[in-house]
Amino acid sequence: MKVLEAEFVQGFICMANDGWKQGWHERNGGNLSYRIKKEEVDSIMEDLNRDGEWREIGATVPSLAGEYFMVTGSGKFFRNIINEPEDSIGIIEIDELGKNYRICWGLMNGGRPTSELPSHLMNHEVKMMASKGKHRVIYHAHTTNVIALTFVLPLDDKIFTRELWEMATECPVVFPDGVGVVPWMVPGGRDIAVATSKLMKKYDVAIWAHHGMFCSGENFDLTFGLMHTVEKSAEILVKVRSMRPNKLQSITPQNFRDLAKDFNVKLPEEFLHHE
Ligand code: 2HA
Ligand code: ZN
Repeated sequence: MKVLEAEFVQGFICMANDGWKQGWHERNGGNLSYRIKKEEVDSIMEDLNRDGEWREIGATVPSLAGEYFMVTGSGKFFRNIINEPEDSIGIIEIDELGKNYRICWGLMNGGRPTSELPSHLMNHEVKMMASKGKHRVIYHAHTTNVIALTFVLPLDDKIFTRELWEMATECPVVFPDGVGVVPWMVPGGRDIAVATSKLMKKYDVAIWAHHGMFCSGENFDLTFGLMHTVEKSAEILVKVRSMRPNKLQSITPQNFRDLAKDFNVKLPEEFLHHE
């Protein structure tokens, strides 16, 4: 089968375009990667080039040795993915050491994988292990309202989690583990990748102060839905704070405990205590 005919490729392109339509991907902002299933790799093998040049990842991810990923390209615009997929996105293979990758499809015209490849692959490694292989999607977006909040809320996991949970009743059900916050760091390198993947052991969401968000999930729907839910919650908080400096009423710690019981989720008490 041709790569562009595969269902997972259509899902990848659709998700990227949905993110563009949300306004989360100005210019070349944001990036997306998907760990391709074995049977999906087999189905497109005839369309893959297996003699590309090996290049350094910039991080070591031994658990991902031999895995294939679909990734967005460095400097490519999400806006163009739907019309020029072979230029904007690509498939890479990881070598047996987890130190190098080679391009097997796409990224024509000398393209390279996303500048955040170290963060994507380190997050994939952590989430693959934590989810026993279920998580396959890592998504980075420049979500406007979450970014705005990183200028006015303390950069603290507990405070961000509780504030976001309070803004919509379904939030704690969608991200019961909470969200982590990475202080401002230089993007694109190993240091921010290490800091982010450390948080991803605990959370499915990591906020990068003054930059954006990373989300992890099992498939395109769940990962996009997670990003969308957190960003919508942030939008409500921005509106609430714009209307008045403090809330007149909100969801209480006991309300959260009642919700957790009926919806069968565990909400760590550590997030229920701050005022
Ligand atoms: O431009 O979003 O973090 C791509 C990015 C880098
Ligand atoms: Zn970014």
